[in-house]
Amino acid sequence: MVKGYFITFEGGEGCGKSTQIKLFADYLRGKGISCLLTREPGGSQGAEEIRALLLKGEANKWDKVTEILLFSAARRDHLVKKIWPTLENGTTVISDRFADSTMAYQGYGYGIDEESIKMVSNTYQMIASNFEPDLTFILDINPEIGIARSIARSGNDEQRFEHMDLTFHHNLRNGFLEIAKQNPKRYAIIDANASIEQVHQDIITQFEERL
Ligand code: Z5A
Repeated sequence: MVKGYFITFEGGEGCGKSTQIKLFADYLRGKGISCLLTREPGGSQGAEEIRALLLKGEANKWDKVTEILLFSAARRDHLVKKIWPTLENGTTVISDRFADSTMAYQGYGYGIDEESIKMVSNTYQMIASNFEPDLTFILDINPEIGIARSIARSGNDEQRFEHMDLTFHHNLRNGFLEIAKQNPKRYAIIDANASIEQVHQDIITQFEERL
């Protein structure tokens, strides 16, 4: 049995991941490629329980090490219970965020923090060894535009990170771009300031060129 692809979507607030993932999944299914949509933090029952701990409440409710460990624990459960078995079945998995979000948010969000970057990297090795996505789309957006989109949509209580200041969101954007620079083969940077249709077309072009 041929394994499915593991494809992840990353980016800052309101960059349009959820919107684009649905369009991309429709495109893949139209090509006869079966795919499963999932998300982080969450995606499996245990990880969804951890998600509530992470995303609800005060912005500073966890210290950074605890936060990295909670995201990693959720990711391990997601990998073991959902991602790996689904890929083994030959189904493609598309995840709304994955490990690069931990590196960007917990490693770069508050300014480059070498200690945290090292810890994120070591913790990932511990839970996933050398496993990584086949392709990662970074939806790159001007933070002012992304935050305006998020506010316009609003309406849920999972807003811990949306309360961070603008500097945090700029650091985040630079973090994602820095991560992408380290492995251009795996990362496709997409201009997410463009229209929904244009972003979708760019994603498909990159997918067809790369996989
Ligand atoms: N987090 C972390 O810190 N560390 C980690 O390891 C992980 C996560 C895994 C939850 O993520 C939070 O957890 C997240 C990072 C942190 N921070 N926050 N907040 P999430 O993915 O659940 O939440 P999110 O990042 O805020 O995603 P979102 O709010 O669901 O946004 P989105 O998926 O990127 O965008 P969207 O829902 O597709 O679009 C937002 C709105 O814009 C919506 O009304 C669309 O109709 C509109 N939209 C979309 N595209 C366009 C274009 N092109 N033009 C105009 N309008 C558009």
